Amino acid sequence: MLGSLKEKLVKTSQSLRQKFEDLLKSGKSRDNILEELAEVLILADMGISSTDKIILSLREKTQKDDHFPEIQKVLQEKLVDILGQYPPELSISSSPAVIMMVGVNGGGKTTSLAKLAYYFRDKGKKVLLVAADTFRAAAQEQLAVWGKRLNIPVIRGQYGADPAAVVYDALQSFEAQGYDVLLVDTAGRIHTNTNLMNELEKIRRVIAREIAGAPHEILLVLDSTIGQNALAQAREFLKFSGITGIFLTKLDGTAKGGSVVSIVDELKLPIKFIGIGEDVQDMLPFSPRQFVNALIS
Ligand SMILES: Nc1nc2c(ncn2[C@@H]2O[C@H](COP(=O)(O)OP(=O)(O)OP(=O)(O)O)[C@@H](O)[C@H]2O)c(=O)[nH]1
Ligand SMILES: [Mg+2]
Repeated sequence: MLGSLKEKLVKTSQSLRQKFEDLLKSGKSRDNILEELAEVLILADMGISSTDKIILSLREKTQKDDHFPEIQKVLQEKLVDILGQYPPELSISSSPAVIMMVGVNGGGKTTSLAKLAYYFRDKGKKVLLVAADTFRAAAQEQLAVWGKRLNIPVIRGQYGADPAAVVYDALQSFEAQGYDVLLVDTAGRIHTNTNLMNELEKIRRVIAREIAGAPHEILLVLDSTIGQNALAQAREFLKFSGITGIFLTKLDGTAKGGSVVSIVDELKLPIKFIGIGEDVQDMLPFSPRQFVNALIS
């Protein structure tokens, strides 16, 4: 697993590894190393404020005559600490469970939902999908195709129908037929659109009214290839209440994988899953240590 994650993260890790080797060979003193390291972390998209925090901590936890290997070890631990600040485990201990996916258009909501469907089915759960994206006609079709491929039923609404009403219908089947996990796909639109936020809020209310304690997870789907811009998008979505974690997509296609650090640190939310390809199997529950090892060990 670590081997394959390493391969998937190669675009980010390659440049880091090269710079680390240079620093190792350079034989530079700690203070010079820290100065250069700050640039390296910012280039990997860890963000200025998180990078400052990391460098400050490295200065406190290392000695003036330490060399790169000692510093790298402390850096690894610091990254694991930051990424593990908020528990990445799903807050789903029992069935039935409802998970909602939200995020801007094209971020990877529908694909990630299909990956979760595969993941839960693989664990022996009875899964139901609902296409609460009635904004785009093709969106319903896209989810239906995944449903067919995975042999998992999909509840669909009419194009232009009230998404909350579609979700309501899905909840009736979900409860009547003893499903374990309901995965709710929602529309992606410009994230500053208040209609979308109201629509999501309404869907959430309908779910909460039907099933006590639901939705158990509202995952904000963020595209890692846009790096620091993902933070700006995320902040808009945080105005919508109840987000429990991040599903970070497309880490296979970016050299900006360091954005994981600023996302967790600045949004104060755990990354719960990562997407590392377009197939249903290209997903991993997020493990801070495994991720840091794949990136820089
Ligand atoms: N390489 C790669 N591509 C991904 C990943 N996740 C999603 N994609 C691709 O990103 C594109 C958009 O994915 P969708 O799932 O349709 O995104 P969405 O958020 O549902 O989009 P809207 O419904 O239009 O808002 C598709 O081409 C996916 O195959 C990933 O982890 N890695
Ligand atoms: Mg979609």
